[in-house]
Amino acid sequence: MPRVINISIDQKIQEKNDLIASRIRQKRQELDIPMIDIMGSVGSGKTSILEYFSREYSIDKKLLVINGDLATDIDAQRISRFGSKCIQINTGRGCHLMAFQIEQALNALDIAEYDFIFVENVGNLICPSSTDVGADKKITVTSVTEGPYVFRKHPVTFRMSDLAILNKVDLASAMDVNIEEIINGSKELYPQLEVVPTSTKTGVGMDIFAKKIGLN
Ligand SMILES: Nc1nc2c(ncn2[C@@H]2O[C@H](COP(=O)(O)OP(=O)(O)O)[C@@H](O)[C@H]2O)c(=O)[nH]1
Ligand SMILES: [Mg+2]
Repeated sequence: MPRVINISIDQKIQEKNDLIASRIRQKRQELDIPMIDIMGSVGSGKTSILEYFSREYSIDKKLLVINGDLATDIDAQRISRFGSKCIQINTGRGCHLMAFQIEQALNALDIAEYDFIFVENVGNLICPSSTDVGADKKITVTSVTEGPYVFRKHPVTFRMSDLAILNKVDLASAMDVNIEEIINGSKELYPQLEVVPTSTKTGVGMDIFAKKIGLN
């Protein structure tokens, strides 16, 4: 019995979330503002990627970044130095952002002023993939320092991803990791999923990533 009750509460929360996510999507589509949900482990390079994009593209485009983290506004502080508008949401114990939090953040601004919205979701490879925050695409950032098994160990997240980034390729030899093997392994598991190798340190792959999402 308690199990049935739990499932129904969960479904209600999910239904309400999806309704808000659709509202966000509709509003953005009317204004023609793309939004990308960036997921990935703590330390994979999500904030560094958004710093890079802010440095390279915020002269031509006005970028808005919504950062989700359990505590602190470190990520928002880091990215805003490069010219993007950042809003930090602290989730406390929450392991992912929810659509109502994104809607609250967007409602606090005139979003028509922005050309592109990024969400940096809470850092982990499990929870964020199952929740719609009203974005056009979900992108997972992983890195060579996480070792060669990440794609195999997180099937739900990679199945839900529209694109995967393999970051920190500058560290591949130091980590004794073969990039080609990782990408081929991912292709076997998720034939539809494209993996873009990047480094925020050398800039490798960052223009390809930007092109894939329509940022440049
Ligand atoms: N060598 C190397 N380090 C990176 C790269 N991208 C990020 N880092 C470093 O990885 C650490 C975690 O990055 P951060 O962007 O905070 O990860 P997040 O937790 O996913 O937002 C920082 O020390 C970054 O300087 C990269 O491409 N190469
Ligand atoms: Mg971060």
